[in-house]
Amino acid sequence: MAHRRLQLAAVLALAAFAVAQARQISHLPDAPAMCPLEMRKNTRWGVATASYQVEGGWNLGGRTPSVWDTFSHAGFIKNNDTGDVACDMYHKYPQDFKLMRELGIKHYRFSFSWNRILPQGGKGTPVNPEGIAFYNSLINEMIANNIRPYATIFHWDLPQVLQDKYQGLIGEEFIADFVNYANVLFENFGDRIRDWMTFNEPWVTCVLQYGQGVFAPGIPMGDEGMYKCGHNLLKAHAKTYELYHKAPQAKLDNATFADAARGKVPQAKLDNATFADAARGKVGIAHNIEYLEPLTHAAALKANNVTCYFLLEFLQVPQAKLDNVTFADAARGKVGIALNIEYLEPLTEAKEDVAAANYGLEKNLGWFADPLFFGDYPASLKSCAKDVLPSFTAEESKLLKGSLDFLGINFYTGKFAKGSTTDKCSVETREQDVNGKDIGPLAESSWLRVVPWSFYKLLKYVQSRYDPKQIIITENGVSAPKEDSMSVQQAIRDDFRVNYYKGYLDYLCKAISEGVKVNTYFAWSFMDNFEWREGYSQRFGINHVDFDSPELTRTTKDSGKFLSKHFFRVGRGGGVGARRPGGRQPTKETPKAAKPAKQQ
Ligand code: GBH
Repeated sequence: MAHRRLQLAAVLALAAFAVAQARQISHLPDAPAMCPLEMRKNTRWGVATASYQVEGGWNLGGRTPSVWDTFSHAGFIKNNDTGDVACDMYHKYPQDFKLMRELGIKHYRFSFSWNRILPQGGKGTPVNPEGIAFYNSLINEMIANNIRPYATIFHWDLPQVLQDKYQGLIGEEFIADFVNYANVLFENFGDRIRDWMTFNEPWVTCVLQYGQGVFAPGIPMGDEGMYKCGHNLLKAHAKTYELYHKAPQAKLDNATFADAARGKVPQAKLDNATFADAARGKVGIAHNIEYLEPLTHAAALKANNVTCYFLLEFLQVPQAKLDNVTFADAARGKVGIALNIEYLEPLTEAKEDVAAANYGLEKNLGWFADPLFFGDYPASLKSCAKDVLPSFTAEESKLLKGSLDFLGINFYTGKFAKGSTTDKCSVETREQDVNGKDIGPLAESSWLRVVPWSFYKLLKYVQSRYDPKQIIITENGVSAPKEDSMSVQQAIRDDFRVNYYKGYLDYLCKAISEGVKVNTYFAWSFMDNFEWREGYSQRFGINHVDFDSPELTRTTKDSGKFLSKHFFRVGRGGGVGARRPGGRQPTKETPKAAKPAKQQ
């Protein structure tokens, strides 16, 4: 009897808990109509950030200043804000990954701070062991939480020393220094990171950082500087792609099985090497699991089941020459880039408006995408930019063409385009139609209006012009109006952002259903952060950060709950843990909190 009563009490308590849970999220809208459960399940949904915007620790662990430290310390940011502390993710990443896990997030895009890795920036200068250690811990913690890392190599924070030395991206030396930096990242983290983006938003770097000089380093270089920057950036990208796909991993020759097992070297994954090779101490530790376990090698070797698995692999995998193994082979990894673009809709059906919208897309997106897909700048850009646009040699063009495994798109908004009957190079953008009606509600950011259908149109445009094998939406998000002046309790009821995501994701799903090859999507951003020139005044987070509290407290907004419920929890896993066909199951169990919520 007593037993029965206990059971009943337990059932009642559970029911009360369920009701409380339901009440908590009952005001959240249903999943977008055009996103059927099956599609949400088959797609990867994650969140994004960038080093300078979230890390802080600006002078810790051997880090030197980047151009953004210099720029913010010189007072160019709203409210005199700086990224000195930012969200202090430098210290708080364990709790942030825990929160991600609670929300069911299994994919995380972040960026490396170049100046934390290479304080002197350039080729031949020392790698900072503290910087490597920091990112090792960060990545391992991510993986331990079942979160797959996606790394941006450069998200605008150039080491100040390289700006001083040769004007950063304006100098030809930038190319070799960037490739060297990328190589350091591949060598140190390439065993656990399979998805790389060389540059975030080359357009912003070259137009705002160098052309107009409104972003750090803040020295306007005009159109000539802007196109020079783009040219160097593209060449650096192509050489990095080549390095990743063609260069053998020299480092593996020096790593012994013993070193690896003691956890002294990064884990090298060689698809073609056998354990026989490894055990003879000739090569680095080799294994065939698709993804690194959240274990050091030392720990892995202690675990019997893992050892057995390794031995099985050892018997099955053929011997192969190690000289031919590339970073890409070893990790089965990919290199792409993240391009930003605002969609342009012709203001009217007039020929010149249609041409202007088209030219605008070629000038802003095609400037970078055309060389990567086709090996050269768009003809329209060549004719409009004339002598300030450098040209590629045949060899460079060959290297550029096809130099990406996926195309990353950062998408926020769309505008109308108006052309001119006399000047084919003129593109005037507008936020109102011919009747004066707004294209969509204005966000907190002056450049950002909510235009869900523009996402669909842009994606269709990209698929038809470039036919990419894979598209990743590397960023999508919004700053909610006046959020910064609200209390935490007000700010987390962010209907504006919920509606933004609901609308944009609806149109993303429509595009996917029509064959646009998006398989991965990142919301910008995981949390409120340093919004460049706007400092902390514009919030893009799906988690609120209380910048006034000493703990920089994170609180999930309704938008975070909405995405968690319909996307993060439901979507495809990160591939953290072995996923060999017919092989063993991942050893790390998905925690209860991260299980898919029941669908309505
Ligand atoms: C992204 O850029 C960035 O990658 C990310 O770091 C940032 O936090 C996020 O957006 C939100 O802004 O100053 O009027 O000339 C988005 C694309 C392109 C939007 C440049 C702002 C500046 C317009 N950005 N644009 S203006």
